[in-house]
Amino acid sequence: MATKSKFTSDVAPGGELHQHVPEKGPHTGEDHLTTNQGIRVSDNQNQLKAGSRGPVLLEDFVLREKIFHFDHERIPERIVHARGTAAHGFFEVYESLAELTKADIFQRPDERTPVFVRFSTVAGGAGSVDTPRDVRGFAVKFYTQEGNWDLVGNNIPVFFIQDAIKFPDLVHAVKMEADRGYPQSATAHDTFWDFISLMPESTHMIMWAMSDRTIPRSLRTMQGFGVHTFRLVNAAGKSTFVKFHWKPTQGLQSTCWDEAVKIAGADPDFHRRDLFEAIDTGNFPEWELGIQAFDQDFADSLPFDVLDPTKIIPEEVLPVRPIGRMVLDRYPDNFFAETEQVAYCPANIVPGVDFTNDPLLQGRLFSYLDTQKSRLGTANFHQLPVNAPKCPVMNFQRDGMMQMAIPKGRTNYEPNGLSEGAEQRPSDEPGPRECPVTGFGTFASADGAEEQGDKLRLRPESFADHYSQARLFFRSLAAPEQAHLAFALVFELSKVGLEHVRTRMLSNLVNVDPSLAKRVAEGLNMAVPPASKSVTPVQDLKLSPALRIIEGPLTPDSIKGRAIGILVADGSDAKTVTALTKQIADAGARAIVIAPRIGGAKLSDGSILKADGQLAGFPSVLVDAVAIALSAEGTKLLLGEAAAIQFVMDAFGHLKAIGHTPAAQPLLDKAGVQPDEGVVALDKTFVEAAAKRYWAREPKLRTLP
Ligand code: HDE
Repeated sequence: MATKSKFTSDVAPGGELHQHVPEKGPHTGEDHLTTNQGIRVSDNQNQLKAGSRGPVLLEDFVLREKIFHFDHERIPERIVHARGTAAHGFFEVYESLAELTKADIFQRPDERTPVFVRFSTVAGGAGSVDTPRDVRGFAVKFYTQEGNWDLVGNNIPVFFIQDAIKFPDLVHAVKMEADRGYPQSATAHDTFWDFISLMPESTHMIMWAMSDRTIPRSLRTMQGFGVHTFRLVNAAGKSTFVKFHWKPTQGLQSTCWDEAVKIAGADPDFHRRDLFEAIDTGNFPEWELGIQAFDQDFADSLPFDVLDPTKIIPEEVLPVRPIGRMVLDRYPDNFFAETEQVAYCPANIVPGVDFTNDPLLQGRLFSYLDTQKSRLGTANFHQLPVNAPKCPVMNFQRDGMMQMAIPKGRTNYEPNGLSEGAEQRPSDEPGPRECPVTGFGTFASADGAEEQGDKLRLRPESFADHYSQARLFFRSLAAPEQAHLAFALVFELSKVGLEHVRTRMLSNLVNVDPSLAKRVAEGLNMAVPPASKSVTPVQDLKLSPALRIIEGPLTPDSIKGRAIGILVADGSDAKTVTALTKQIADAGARAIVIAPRIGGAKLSDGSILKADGQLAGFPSVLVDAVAIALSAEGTKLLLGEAAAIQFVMDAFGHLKAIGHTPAAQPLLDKAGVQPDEGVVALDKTFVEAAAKRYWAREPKLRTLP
């Protein structure tokens, strides 16, 4: 809270001397500005000097404490997933899952468990932009009554590598190159593709990474996945394998590549702003949690290993059972204290959930706890409010840097039995005790997995098929998505300066789908090389339309939750604008008024409509569809305005719906807009048209491989 100082600084006539100008009396409120030791501060504007133009005095503890604290305000950013944003919310289960798990969080449908969810990009630093082509982290901390459970997932259900030992190599290859320190937050460079082209196991993930999944429109419109196979364990000790899925109730939506690039310039904070504003306006982001639950027999029936994190189980093979929902309804009070200091760890699980031998998961179980020590600086980071469980924490761990707890008594060890002695004080009561019944018990049976054997550095044969699911993914996509994927590969490989790396990549793509390799090779103007060696024959698996963003089960059919831009200028018809704003609001979307000047435009009825965005600073990439509500007068004005022409041109180029008044036609003509079903009048049809992107328009506008 801003507090008022007793003194204000002022500039003397002549502008040279800063003088103390005492206020009339003491600060009368209770909110005194103090040092960290609680000493009231008399002057927060001027440091202590020997004479007004003299040297600063070392004894100025107010100055030194303030600067000292400031000097240490940053902590190391995360080595991966540095850029992120987060929100609070709750999870509730639809019905008891007691038959599958004893986890307390899954027992009672009428209860809400608090959650803290952090979304992130992977490769860029904390100050990078929100919309690079990148995988998004989707980390959920459930504060359950039996302790914290962290489901630390991504928006893609598979991963690049099968063994944790390759993770440092992968991350080194994707992040900025070691000598030059760039590119920031981009896979389109030599070292990434060099590594990937030598790692055929990454091919399936590369298909997802090059798809529209990695350029999401909003964090609210992406799926989340636990990635690994986990276990649920019920009260009888029975284990069931499980894969976790988060499905956004606002549907799946992505951007066009050109749009994502332009958003990065127009609003580097696009995703975090969107999350903040959605929560702020009561449009709470929501996901349904679903599981694919299966037993060992089912696992054995699959043509791959369920411990292999580069594989999915298609929903058509095993449907996702919805089990609950998560709503994000509160933005953090403080970015640093919560979003930056939150420490997720896949090893945080609760009784009723357990790990499998997935070798990537096993490596992660070590990494996260370890990284927190270097990031948060102390083994007591679990005591920070955002990390602290919301159930009692009792043990004999003591001391350490930044210890916040003040445990009482002499017993800081166990077993202990002081209370049986004669000389007893209340604080000497024995401390907490273990419980073999309610305590976390690791699922004991190997359950088909090989948990005995020679010590080997060996990957199982069942992990050897690197291409069949990559093919499954590519072939399952809708045609526009396939074109985008090929386009992304051409774009990325065109940024690779080394021809042999491109050729190696093309060889891998031949195994995925020869037609894809051909399209990419043509886009690069290179020859298609022979296929790289595949250890196992590539299989044609049954396609999975559930993987589509476009024409898929999660494709949205309304504008609910979206932003619609209304371009107005002086003379815009008041009735049209009012009716439009109402229709948009009625459909659950947000109308954003954009005008040449932020103070607004004078409408036909003489009223002033204030703008939410200034045209030059609010390009159409920031909204989902546009309404060009201009009068003849306004159109004439904007025909000479590059930002207005670009506004319309981009909306058309990004395949968005354009509604317009007849008077705005000259602006559309100048922007090169050609009539199609996405270009409509500003009547009731607009809101319906705005729900879609017009993919059929795309081949007319850009060369797609
Ligand atoms: Fe992570 N990962 N990761 N990761 N990861 C981290 O932990 C790591 C992997 C994921 O919002 C780090 O606290 C290894 C898969 C998310 O704070 C670090 C391996 C998946 C976040 C780490 C993986 C993820 C992280 C860096 C290979 C999806 C951000 C800072 C074995 C299932 C969490 C930190 C947040 C963060 C290690 C692979 C998701 C270094 C060693 C697979 C969402 O510990």
